Amino acid sequence: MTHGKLAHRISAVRAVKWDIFCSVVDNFGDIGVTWRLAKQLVAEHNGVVRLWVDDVSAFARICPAADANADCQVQQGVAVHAWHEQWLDTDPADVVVEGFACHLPEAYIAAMAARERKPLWLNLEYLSAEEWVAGCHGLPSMQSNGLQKYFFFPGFSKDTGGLLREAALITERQAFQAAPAARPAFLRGLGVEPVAGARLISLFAYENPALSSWLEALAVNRQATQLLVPEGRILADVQAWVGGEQLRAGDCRVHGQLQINVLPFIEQSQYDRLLWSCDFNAVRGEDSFLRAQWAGRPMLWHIYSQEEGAHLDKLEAFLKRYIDGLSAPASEALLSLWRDWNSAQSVSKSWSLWLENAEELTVHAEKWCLEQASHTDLAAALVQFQQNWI
Ligand code: TRH
Repeated sequence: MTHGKLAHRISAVRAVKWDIFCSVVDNFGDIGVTWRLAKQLVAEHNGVVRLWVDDVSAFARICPAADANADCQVQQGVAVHAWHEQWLDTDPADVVVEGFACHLPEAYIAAMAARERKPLWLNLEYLSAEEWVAGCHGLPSMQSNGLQKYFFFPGFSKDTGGLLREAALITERQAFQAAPAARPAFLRGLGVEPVAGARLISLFAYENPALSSWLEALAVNRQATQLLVPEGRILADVQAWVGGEQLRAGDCRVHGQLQINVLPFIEQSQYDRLLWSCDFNAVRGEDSFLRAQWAGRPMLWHIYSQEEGAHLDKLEAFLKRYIDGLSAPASEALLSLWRDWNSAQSVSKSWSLWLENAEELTVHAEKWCLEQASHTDLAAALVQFQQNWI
C-alpha cells in the first residue's frame, strides 16, 4: 500500500470530529433534532461531537439531566456548549453541521477557511416531503471565501438524506408494544393510572381552535378516551374547554367519556415511550411528528405554520405520500381530519369518519413506519456523505 493510501485509510478510521450548531428559533424542534443527531453520531458512529446551542435552557427542558447555566457539559457523550454571541476562537471540526440555516460565527467560518484540510460544511435543512427536496439534496453552494457548503435534506424517499432513526429504535419500540405490562408500568411511572378499556391518546400541538370540537366528540363517544396532555402551548385551549381553571401537571379532569391527564414535559426518550404507549398521537412541528411515525401508531399532525401558507404545501406533500395504499374511505377520513385540524375547522365530522376507518388506519401506520425504516437513516447517510466526500 502506498504511503498516501495508508494515510487515507488511517484518517478514515480515526474518529471524525463534528460541530453541530443549533440556534433555537422557538419551541423545541431545532434543539430536539440536533440533539438526537449529536447523540446518534456518538453512540453509533464513534463521532466526537460538540453541539453548540444558543439557548441551553431549551436543551435542559428535553434533557433534564443538563445544567441550563453550564457553558460546557458532557451529556450522553456529547459536549454541549453554550453558543454565545461573543465567539471565542475554536478549532473547527472535520464536519460542520449548521442546523436549519443558522448563521455560523464569522470567526468560525474564517477558521474553517484557514484550515489546511478544509472541513465538510453542511446545512441540515428542515424536513419536508415535497418532491423538489430530492433534486436539491446534496447540492453544493460555493461560498465567497472559497469554501463549499452542501445542502443536506432529510426526506421520505431514498434519494434524500433520510430520517433520523436510531439503529435499535424499531426493535425496542416493537418489544415495548408487545409486552402487556410495559404500557401500564410506564404510565404509572408518570403518575397516571390507566383507564381500563379506554382509547389512549397523547396531545402535543400548537394553540388550535379546533380542539374544543375534538374534545366534545371524545366526551360523547361510545368508547372512553384517556387523553394525555404534556404541559405546553395547547394546554390553554384544554383549560378553556374544561371551564377556565388553571391546569397543571398531575391534574385530572373527567367530562363524560373523556378523562384528561395533564403530564409534565418529559425527557425526550420518555416522550418516545409515551408515543409508543398511545393508540393515537397528536403531534406537531418536526421531531415529534417523526417520532410518532416511528411509534407505528396512527397520528394527527399539527404542522408548524409558515408565512403565506407555505406549510400547507408541505402538509399536502406528506399526505400524498402517506395515503398511498389506503382504501378510498380511509384516505378520505385521514385527509379530512388532518386538513380540518390544520385549518382550525371543527373536527367533529372528520373524527367520526376517522373512527369508522380506525382499524385500517392503525394497520397502515405500522406499514408506513416499516417502509420508512427500510431506508438509510439520516445519521448514517451523513456519515456516508462525509466518507464519499473525503
Ligand atoms: O417544539 P416544536 O413545535 O418545534 C418546532 C418545529 O421543529 C418546527 O419545524 C420548527 O420550525 C420550530 O420548532 C422552530 O415541535 P417538535 O419539532 O415536535 O419538537 C418538540 C421536541 O420536544 C421533540 O424533540 C420532542 C420533545 N418533547 C420532549 O422531549 N418532551 C415532551 O414532553 C414533549 C411533549 C416533547
